[in-house]
Amino acid sequence: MENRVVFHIDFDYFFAQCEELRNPELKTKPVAVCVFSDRGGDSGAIATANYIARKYGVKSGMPIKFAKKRLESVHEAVFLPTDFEYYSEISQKAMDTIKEFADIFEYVGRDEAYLDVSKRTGGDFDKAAHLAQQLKNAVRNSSKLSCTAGVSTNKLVSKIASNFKKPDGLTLVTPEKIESFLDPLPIRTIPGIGKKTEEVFLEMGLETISQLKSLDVFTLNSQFGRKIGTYMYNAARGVDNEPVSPRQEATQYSRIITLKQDSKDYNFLAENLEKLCEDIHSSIMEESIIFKSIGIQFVQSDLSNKTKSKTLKNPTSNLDELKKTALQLLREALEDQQLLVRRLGVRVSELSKISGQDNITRYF
Ligand code: TTP
Ligand code: CA
Repeated sequence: MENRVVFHIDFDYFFAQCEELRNPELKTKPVAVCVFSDRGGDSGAIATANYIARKYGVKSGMPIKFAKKRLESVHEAVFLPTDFEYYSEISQKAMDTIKEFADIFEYVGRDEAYLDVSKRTGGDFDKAAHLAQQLKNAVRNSSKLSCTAGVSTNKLVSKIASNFKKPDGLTLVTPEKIESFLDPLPIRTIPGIGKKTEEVFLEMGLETISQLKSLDVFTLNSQFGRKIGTYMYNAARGVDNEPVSPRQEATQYSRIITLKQDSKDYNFLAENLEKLCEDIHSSIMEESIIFKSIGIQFVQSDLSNKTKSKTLKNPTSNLDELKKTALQLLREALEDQQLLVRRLGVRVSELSKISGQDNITRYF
């Protein structure tokens, strides 16, 4: 079989770059985009920062207070709240451009996608590198965004490659270069391996991917379980057979059930609604998604629909908050309820991806 050719595309310092787009004056200043929490003041965390702010040590996930300390002496530093709707708009436009370059397009998140381009490049990596450069230019033309591309034979190596040189990078790792590319990298660069796993390896005296290869698959399996162990064993060797699977952006998650009996009893409906919330919550956790809008739906005994929804102040992934809001909507919806409810549904929308919290289970 010919080589597969896979791109991983990642938009540079995404939220902060979007802010620079609509306010070019920001380009020369340190910019941090903040997720303020409900507690008010400076409580909350940094979503991302432009590369100027990163020079001062400002990073995603850092408390806003720490970031302000780091930038204390820089009077022109700018701290902005998130505007997810705006970032999604920019993302959609750029993704529309990117799709045109793919045989198969897989949406991963607002600032990330995989493309299978095996067919149109015929497995030729010179062509692939050229195509990736064209893609970057096209994104810049259509959306003014800079992005980084990793080009290799599978999703895993392409993702590591796109992380290798940022921003505005293009890293090509041909099949014969995979081993020499991966060997010197820290084990942590394998997607899904976080701080804790890294520490386990450091204690074993293993720092680089090349050193990780000294462990056989049985040792890894007994330490981490068969799935994760095998994943690590293959990842260290640049092996990943996961296909690029066609996927578009999910705009909402919803669940609906037909009730055991038609009802307008709050307790009965509440019990079912809580189960639906738990169900939906477990899928969004798997996908590392947070949501800002919650809705409930009744299909009534005459098959007509009734919906109620609420937009939260801040996006969340919290199950209690989901349940609390859904139950409140249920109470409101039942206030003037005449008909019995036959089917009951819940949905969450205005989604965002919590990135940077790569959950290893996502990589199987
Ligand atoms: P990343 O791709 O991890 O980071 P980035 O695009 O800001 O920077 P770069 O790729 O140049 O290193 O995340 C994409 C967006 O997701 C980011 O702009 C903001 C958001 N995000 C959070 O809200 N919280 C986080 O902890 C992380 C890591 C990202
Ligand atoms: Ca990014």
